[in-house]
Amino acid sequence: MKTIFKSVFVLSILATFLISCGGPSSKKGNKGALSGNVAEKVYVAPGEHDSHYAFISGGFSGQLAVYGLPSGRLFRVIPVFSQDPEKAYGYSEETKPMLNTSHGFVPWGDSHHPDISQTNGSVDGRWVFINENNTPRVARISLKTFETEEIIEIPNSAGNHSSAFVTENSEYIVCGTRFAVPFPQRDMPIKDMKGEFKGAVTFLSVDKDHGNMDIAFQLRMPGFNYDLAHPGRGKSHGWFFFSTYNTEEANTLMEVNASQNDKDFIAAINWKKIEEYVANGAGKKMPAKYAHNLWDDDTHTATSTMKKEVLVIDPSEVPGAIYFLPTAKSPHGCDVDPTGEYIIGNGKLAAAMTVHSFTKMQKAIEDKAFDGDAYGIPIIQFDAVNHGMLQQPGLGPLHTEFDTRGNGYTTFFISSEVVKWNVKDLTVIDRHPVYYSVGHLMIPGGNSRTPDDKYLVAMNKITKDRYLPTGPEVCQSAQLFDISGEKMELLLDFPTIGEPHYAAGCAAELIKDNTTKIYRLDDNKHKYAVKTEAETKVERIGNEVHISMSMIRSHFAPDNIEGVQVGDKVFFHVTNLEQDYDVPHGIAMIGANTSELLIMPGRTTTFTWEPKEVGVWPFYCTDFCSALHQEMQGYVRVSPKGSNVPISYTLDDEIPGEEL
Ligand code: RUQ
Ligand code: CUA
Repeated sequence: MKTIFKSVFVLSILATFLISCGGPSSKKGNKGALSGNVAEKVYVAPGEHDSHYAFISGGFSGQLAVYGLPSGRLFRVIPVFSQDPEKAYGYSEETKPMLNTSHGFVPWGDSHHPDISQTNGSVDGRWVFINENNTPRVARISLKTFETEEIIEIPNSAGNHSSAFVTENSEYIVCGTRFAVPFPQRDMPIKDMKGEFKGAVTFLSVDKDHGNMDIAFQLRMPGFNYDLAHPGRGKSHGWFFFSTYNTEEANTLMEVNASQNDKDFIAAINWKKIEEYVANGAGKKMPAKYAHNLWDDDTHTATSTMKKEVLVIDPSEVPGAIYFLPTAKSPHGCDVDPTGEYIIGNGKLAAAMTVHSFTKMQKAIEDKAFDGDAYGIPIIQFDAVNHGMLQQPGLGPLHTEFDTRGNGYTTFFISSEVVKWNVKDLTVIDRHPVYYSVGHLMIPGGNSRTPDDKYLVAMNKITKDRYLPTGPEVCQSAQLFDISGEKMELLLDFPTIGEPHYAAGCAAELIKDNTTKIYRLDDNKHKYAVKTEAETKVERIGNEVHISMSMIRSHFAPDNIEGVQVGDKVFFHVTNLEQDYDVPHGIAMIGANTSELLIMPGRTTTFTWEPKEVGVWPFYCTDFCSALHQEMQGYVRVSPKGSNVPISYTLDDEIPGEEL
């Protein structure tokens, strides 16, 4: 106890010193962090747990990072859209199918917006969904195993940016195309895009029990850029809202030509109504090609299926289901408050932020208070839907999250600050600088009816002088605020992986007691699983050699293998026989053109090796698993092609070539 107090004390002195001595980065408004108890607020003593999980997108790393709040400690990087040699994701035979697409194997992705599944309008801690921007995809990650279990590709889309946001009972995940493109793709002059390109807005259904995703339907919207989205909730449940830009449909000199219109739109889509239309036969099945990759936790193996059709709906087929709400120019974020009444458009080039009212929108629709249409979709009169404008709140508004007390928190990229404001009264309450150029922000449960509103995490694009320099490339970062009081209080800076876009968070209780600790050997249905050392074997089938191997502290079985030849393809199918929590073993083979495997207790995983030279080649365990970890090793003898050395193998107490 004494030591804990002491370290808290030392930490707070340190924190006070670091902050008060300032640096080029200290600006006014940093005062919050001067209060002496800040260090205590983020201090999680050794052996203690954080109160919240934060899942922060890895941006151009393609991954998802898991942090604890309030400590800002990084626990795990979950590989999602990019290969990860540390975890053999995308390298092992079992996980390679996860990265299959209609363009073939794509080893990298750009992940932006994680969102946690919901039940009755609250996050439920079952899955995280996250979009991939570049090769349009959505992934589902299990919050039991913290592994990617499913990836589905989105056809007819390009730049899957307004994704992967979840409705309040996880009915749907949405995906809006950032780029308008020919739909379906075809060869045509780019200058003719106007009216010819389209914008796919896709609704993925989610299986209630297993989370499996499927494309329910795809709307062929006008060829605008669909940037961000949020679902309605409470009274607006059943609707989805998307910000659009480039309603000019320009294709060149975009920074000028896509900002001509004074107003762009928020698209309001009544998906419940569309469901009814679909039930009555609306839409057409159109040919498409997209991969659906599914992980099976029984066989520990992923499969990839190429799908061939998608249900496409033209807005003209679903009258009364889609409207455009005029919104201050080039909006980025599109956010809905916890009550579902206010829809906020963050017009990144505008001096004011647009706050629309759902109640007014319904009335306007009833009254047909329209201002013409765009490609047949009614444009609601601005005054008939607008609750009000937040005037001059800052420069470059990007994203807004909410607390349960009626406040919005908006990030301003250009003026580098977070502004707290009252959504109903449209008054600014507090503002706090961030370091620097903030993009998204996250309040745990932010995209739900019940934000858990103690903390706010701001995610910054630029850090310059905030950390020790590491050459020209410096880290991006997150900043943690305490928002329980009237004023926001800056508590902590912590670096992130890749570029953090959005994040999702929730109370630790929702997840930590359900976590998978081991895979039961009895349940292991992998084709090459071995349940005991006695089941291990080596088999030759033509030029393939299949080694069914086991690993346990501190040996491999078999550990000496002979009869392999140059030109063979050797499959190491390795089962970790341990049944204890946190006892993985690894395996790596000299010269293998793939990564090591890191295998969890009870799991079977495979890597391949194509020996190119004769010799006796070692393999070893890569994870320091016991005092005898260094002894956990073996050899493979490689003979010339066509040699008559027979396949033979031994366990670690036998000598090769001797009879058992
Ligand atoms: S983005 S920094 Cu990819 Cu959500 Cu706004
Ligand atoms: Cu097993 Cu080291």
